[in-house]
Amino acid sequence: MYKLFWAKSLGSMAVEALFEEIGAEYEKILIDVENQENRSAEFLAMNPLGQIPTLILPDGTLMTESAAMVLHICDRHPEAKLAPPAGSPESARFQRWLVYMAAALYNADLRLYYAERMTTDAAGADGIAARGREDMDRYFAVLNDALDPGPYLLGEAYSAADVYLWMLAKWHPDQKQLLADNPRIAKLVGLVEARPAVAKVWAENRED
Ligand SMILES: N[C@@H](CCC(=O)N[C@@H](CS)C(=O)NCC(=O)O)C(=O)O
Repeated sequence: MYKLFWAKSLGSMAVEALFEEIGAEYEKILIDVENQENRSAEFLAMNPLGQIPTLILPDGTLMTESAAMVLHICDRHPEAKLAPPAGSPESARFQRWLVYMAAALYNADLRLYYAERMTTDAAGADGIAARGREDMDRYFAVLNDALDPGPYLLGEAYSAADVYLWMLAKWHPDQKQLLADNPRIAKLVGLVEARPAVAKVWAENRED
């Protein structure tokens, strides 16, 4: 069985949604991030950066990095068809956008929400957060353009990359603005969230 270390609304959401889509057996271990349980010696021994998600595979292999988890889960469950066949042009597109989201967009989120960690100069934190917020909008606009013809990143075929995009969209601080500025992302978010597997995970993660 998979063991997923999670916390509400954090990077574990995409992994959890994939497990639900696949019908995989997994155990969820809630980490109290507010009380810094992710900074305990025990947790840091698993994930030296103290980050959520952290995943233990059924054979005991430990994984960090949400995008790597997505790729691995898709590889292990080809029957779920959540990623295109390896080596295909669709796979190149899938990998391109998944890595883009993890490298560019996730990073912009971290700059916005954890600005004080990104500088040794506390006075500069506001500027880092502001640039993170600006970059977030710029990076979402690129994804909105990429969703042509849509409705998914791979056109008609739903994939794990859409789940990842959905998660990142949920982290945007101004949902109204994001969806108004990016109508193709708005459509995708609606479609992904209407899926029972994702709706279940969202109900367990949403803070409001
Ligand atoms: N590159 C990592 C980033 C993970 C990450 O930064 N997670 C955040 C939540 S979304 C976290 O663990 N925050 C708690 C903390 O850093 O204290 C990944 O994709 O898994």
